[in-house]
Amino acid sequence: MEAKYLPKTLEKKWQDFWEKEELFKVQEDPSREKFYLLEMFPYPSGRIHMGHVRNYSIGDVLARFLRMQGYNVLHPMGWDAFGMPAENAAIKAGTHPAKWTYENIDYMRGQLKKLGFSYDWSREIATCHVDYYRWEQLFFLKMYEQGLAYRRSAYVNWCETCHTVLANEQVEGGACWRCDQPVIQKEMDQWFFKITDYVDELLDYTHKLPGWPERVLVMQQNWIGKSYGSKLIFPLESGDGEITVFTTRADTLFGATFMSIAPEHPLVEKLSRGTPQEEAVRQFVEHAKLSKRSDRETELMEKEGVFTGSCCINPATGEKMPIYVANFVLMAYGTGAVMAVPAHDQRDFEFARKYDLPMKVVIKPQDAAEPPRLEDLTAAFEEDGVLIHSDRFSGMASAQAREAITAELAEKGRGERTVQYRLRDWGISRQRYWGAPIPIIYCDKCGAVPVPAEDLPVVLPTDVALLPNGASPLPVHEPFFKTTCPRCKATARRETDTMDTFVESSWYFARFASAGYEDGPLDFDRVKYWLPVNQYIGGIEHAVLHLLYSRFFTKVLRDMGYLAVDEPFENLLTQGMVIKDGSKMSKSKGNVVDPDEMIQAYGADTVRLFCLFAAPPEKDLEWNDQGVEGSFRFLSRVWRMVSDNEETLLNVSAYSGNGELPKALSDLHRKTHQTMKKATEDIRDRFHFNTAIASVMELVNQVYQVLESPPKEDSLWPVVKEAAETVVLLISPIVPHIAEELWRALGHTTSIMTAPWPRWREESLQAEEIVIVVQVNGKLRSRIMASPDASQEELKAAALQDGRIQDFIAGKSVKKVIVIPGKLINIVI
Ligand code: ANZ
Ligand code: ZN
Repeated sequence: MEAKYLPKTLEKKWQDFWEKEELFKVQEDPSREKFYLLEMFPYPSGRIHMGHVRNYSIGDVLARFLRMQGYNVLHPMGWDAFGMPAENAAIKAGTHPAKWTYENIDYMRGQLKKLGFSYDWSREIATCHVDYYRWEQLFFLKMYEQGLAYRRSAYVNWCETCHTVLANEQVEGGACWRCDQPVIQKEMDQWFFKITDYVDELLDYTHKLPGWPERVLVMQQNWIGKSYGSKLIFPLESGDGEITVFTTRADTLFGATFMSIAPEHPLVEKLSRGTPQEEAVRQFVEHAKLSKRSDRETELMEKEGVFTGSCCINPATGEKMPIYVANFVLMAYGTGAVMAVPAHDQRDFEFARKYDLPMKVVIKPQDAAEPPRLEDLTAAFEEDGVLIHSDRFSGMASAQAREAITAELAEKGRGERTVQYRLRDWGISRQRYWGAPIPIIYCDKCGAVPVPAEDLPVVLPTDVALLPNGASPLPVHEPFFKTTCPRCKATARRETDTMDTFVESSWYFARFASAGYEDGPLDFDRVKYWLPVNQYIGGIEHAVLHLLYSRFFTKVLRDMGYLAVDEPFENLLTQGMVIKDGSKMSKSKGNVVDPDEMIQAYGADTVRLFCLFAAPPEKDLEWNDQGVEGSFRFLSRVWRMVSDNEETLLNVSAYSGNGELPKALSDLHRKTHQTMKKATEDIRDRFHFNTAIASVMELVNQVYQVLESPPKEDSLWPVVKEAAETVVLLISPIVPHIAEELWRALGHTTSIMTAPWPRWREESLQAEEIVIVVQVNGKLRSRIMASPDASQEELKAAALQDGRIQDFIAGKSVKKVIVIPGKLINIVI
């Protein structure tokens, strides 16, 4: 072998070898325990970035480690290939989204191969390929049949520049996440998936996923946002109608002094019509509808409103309550109307102060004798407490009063206990070109008609010219939209919206398990063997939507009979960011380190090693050039450990644990086994690759130490070989190319990937025990056995527990214990 570590040629050599031998390819094998390891698949943006390298390096270590542990490991990779950047890039560069996407995929696949990731490429998926999205169209039809896909008009966040609907999280500070232009509200017909049908199960299972990070579960729980409360009905003063509110605080009913309703509330017009407020209301509503929904949800927004000109009646007190239109009331939550209790709700408090509306304190703190005086109030008292000024409910505790007050109104048909969720149905319509067409046809006579399953797929046409303004070309591309009604055969029009790309990523993990299957979306038995994903790895930015949608889809597909699991991902690891100079690597910050350049300079193994050594996976990783250098130096050192002694090592067998050893060698042997244990446990139990690597570094140091002044013993080289082989095996999942090369140099003829993971021997972990003398007041009283490395504390404890010593010190107080490690303990009484 070369005396010097030269990664370039050797990495390519082993990548070609692995590919030729199909070492990453797997098949279902019921006789073996499976492990499905998955990293979130990338969007083919053009190039792999360091965030990907990190994510996929973590996954690859586990895949390789688990294979060596004997698991049948499924480790696939693919492309989340639909989406807007392709269109924008295509418009800018005058190319086609398909061409752009497939070229990017080719390039990025090459990058991933250069990093030596052990993917079963025979299962590769590109979601923009009709062989993938055709099945999604089939799911849509089935969901439509079951009422799980439906169409309704809805307000959407609309970006005029990008010509598209935006999800809430694509609206950042009221502006479009891509082009930074203000987002407006627009009413449109949209397709929805009825995720709310599964809301209880989705919530329940957040308590049954012990392998997920707690913070992700909490984020999902908050997103689902289950609230227990009441619906209460307030009659209008006019006697002509009523307003229903949703409240979690029915106990504060006696303090409700006015009413706030959403600008979109259906009663707004009726309440203001013919009153002096009519024009003011019209203007306010106009303005509020334009302002962004995301802003309206934040606490920071200035609370504004306008009197409608009408009142309703508080059903508990009989008092008149003016009805306001208020910008902070959302039509999409509860009933779009809020009974305002300014003394006990901060928003209402601010609103009442601003518009000079009455307040009434009706809750006092549990332990307060007197309620606060109105004049002294500087903020609402929002906690539960005891009711006051609430008629016969006064003196009751809040929790009890919520039930009692609701029950009383219920008797008059004016109230009921109810549950409310923050989670809304999933709007999947996108007015974009580069997505999966929604398989629906609109006929003037028959309305919305689903495309018959046998007519699938609805192929996204590729012979379209993109429009320079970024709008979808589908609505003006006649060969696509012009069709005939499947029912009456009249001329009809296709749906030209495409599906949210989150639909594709909601089931790709299942498709990986039945790659190539053509008779349906999923091959039941194969999917049953592989699912659930045992370990999923990806960014925290997907904590809510992608993971929630995937969970929802899994349940839907289960209920359709395609799957046999309730949840898709058993364990979830969310890795931290890659940062440089204190901020996340990004083009706009100009602090991007290009993986290609790093591979070119140091080799893939060094890049992988650095990514895993610099931080544990869940923490942020600070990029650092010296750290990369250091990783390269370590690999060079490992290389020389073998290459400097190539002949000798090749011609001995590794020490098997039998036969006496001199101290230096028994220390090395012990260190070898301790390192096996430490590295295995760090990788397996904690994914702490950094500490695993650190322990291997120590072992390498110890080998060098022994070789500096080698004992003249026959056992020298066998023990060194045992250590060297252990080093190579333990680092092989992390730096597979160099490991493969060194493994061969050590005399092995098959791939290190097929070698079993090293197993430590318990009896090799402990040093042989030595005798320690125990004295009491300077007189020899006993002897104990202890490890030569035992600490002072351990020795002291062992001495005090010794049976004979206990007899001597029984009933006396121990004044002092003097420990001379390796020799003697003296107890002074
Ligand atoms: C009266 C009240 C008195 C309230 C009080 C709170 C405190 P969660 O817990 O998030 O479900 N609310 C109801 N619908 C709303 C809407 N569409 N837009 C804005 N706010 C709305 O919150 C429920 C509470 O949020 C409800 O309880 C209601 O205010 C408000 F001392 O009713 B509460
Ligand atoms: Zn028709």
